[in-house]
Amino acid sequence: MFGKDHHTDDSFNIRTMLTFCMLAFICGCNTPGAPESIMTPAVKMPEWLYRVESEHLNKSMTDEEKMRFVISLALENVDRGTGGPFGAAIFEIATGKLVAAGVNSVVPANQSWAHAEMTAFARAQMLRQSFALKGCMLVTSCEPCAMCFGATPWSGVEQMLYGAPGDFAREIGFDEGDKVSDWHSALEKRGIKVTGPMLPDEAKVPFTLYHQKTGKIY
Ligand code: AZG
Ligand code: ZN
Repeated sequence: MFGKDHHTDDSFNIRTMLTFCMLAFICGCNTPGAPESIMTPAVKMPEWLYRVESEHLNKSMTDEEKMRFVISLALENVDRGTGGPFGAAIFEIATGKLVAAGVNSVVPANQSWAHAEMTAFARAQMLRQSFALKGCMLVTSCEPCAMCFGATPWSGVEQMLYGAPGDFAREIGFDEGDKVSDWHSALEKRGIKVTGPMLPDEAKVPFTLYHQKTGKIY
């Protein structure tokens, strides 16, 4: 009788200790002393992007200039080996001014969601301290994949402008997922104006470069 109780106490103590260790580990992941990589799921952009972004804040751009800007981000991302051949940015519709920029960071960040459009949304929302990008537009170097198409209405943007058709990404092997065939109308029905393809010849260059460099395909 005594032995059985003793045994039960031991396993209770071991379970209590294990629970305590697990809690300490989980809490530790969110304390300032924990490594940043496990503290937060946010993706850091490459250093060069912060510089380029700050150089372009407060300048009004035409739609063509916006498109050339995001294509240049995609090109620089490939050139510097900091991610996939995609660039995106959020602009204020009324002024044409840049709010935030993003590039594809899937491979360096080991985050499947880190497409250029998603990192641009995340960065703009963080900078504006708002999950709804009212009065803003998404400008992306390539037609959005299924994930980014799905995320667009919840980002709060009111317009989308894209460069390359999704086929350019598929031709070099990217998995863009399946969207409804009339995806422009699907977004328009939700109040988001869609324009594209725009400057497709220029928007193709990052894909050609990435293919030549045999960058990782996923
Ligand atoms: C992608 N497609 C788009 N449009 N943007 C990205 O960042 C992508 N990454 N993989 N496919
Ligand atoms: Zn995407």
